[in-house]
Amino acid sequence: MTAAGTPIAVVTGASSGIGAATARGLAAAGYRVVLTARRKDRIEALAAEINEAGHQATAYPLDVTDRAAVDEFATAFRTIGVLVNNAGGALGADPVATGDPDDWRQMYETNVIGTLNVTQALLPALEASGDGTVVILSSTAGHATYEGGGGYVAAKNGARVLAETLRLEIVGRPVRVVEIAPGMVKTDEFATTRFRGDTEKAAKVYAGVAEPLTADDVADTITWAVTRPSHVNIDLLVVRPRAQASNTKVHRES
Ligand code: 8X3
Repeated sequence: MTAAGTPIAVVTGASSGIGAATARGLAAAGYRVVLTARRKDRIEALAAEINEAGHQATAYPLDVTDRAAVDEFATAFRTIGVLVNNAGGALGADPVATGDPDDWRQMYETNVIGTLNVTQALLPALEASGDGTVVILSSTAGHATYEGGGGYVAAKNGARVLAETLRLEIVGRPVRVVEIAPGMVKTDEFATTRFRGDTEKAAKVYAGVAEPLTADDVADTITWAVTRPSHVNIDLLVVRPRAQASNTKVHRES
């Protein structure tokens, strides 16, 4: 699936936000990027844009929660250099007392089981490269909780634990496991999806914050971690905007 010598980087959730920016960043860093997401049109357009810029990209529509489809996808590769598990997200911001169990289930399914599916399916190809890197996008929500965050925090803790456990289990094999934990990142879709299309509620998340992180900021961090010499494993990078000291301590200009 690739020209000899060009390492492949698979990015999940590459149709927008951090995933799309990471695909651009890794392509510019010399990887042949494979863009996956459910939205075929989006990833095909992004692949075309990357190819037009003189880099290499292909699009492969994929739902990471569909294990049979993920296994089928994995058969296309003998070796892979990098897997960025970015697909995921938040649904709702309800208290534990009233949160919808279906939201919790769906967040666990995408953020944890989706990451598990793709990581399990591609691990042999990552190992076969002799120098593989698995990136797991957790969140600062995977490190500390906040009111209304319950379901998302639980799911992102799952993603964090997946990264930490995998790193222990495969030590000695040629695959690094990198966890990137972003705080407040303003993207087109994260908060709007969380609040089911309510753009007013979504805008309040960032109200008065001078400079929330952008998708490019996080993509830059991921690309940096991935392009360190292969004996250097960036276990965990927590990255927040300067205006955010913790999940609940955010400086807002009135
Ligand atoms: C996003 C960070 O604060 O919205 O992963 O949970 S937060």
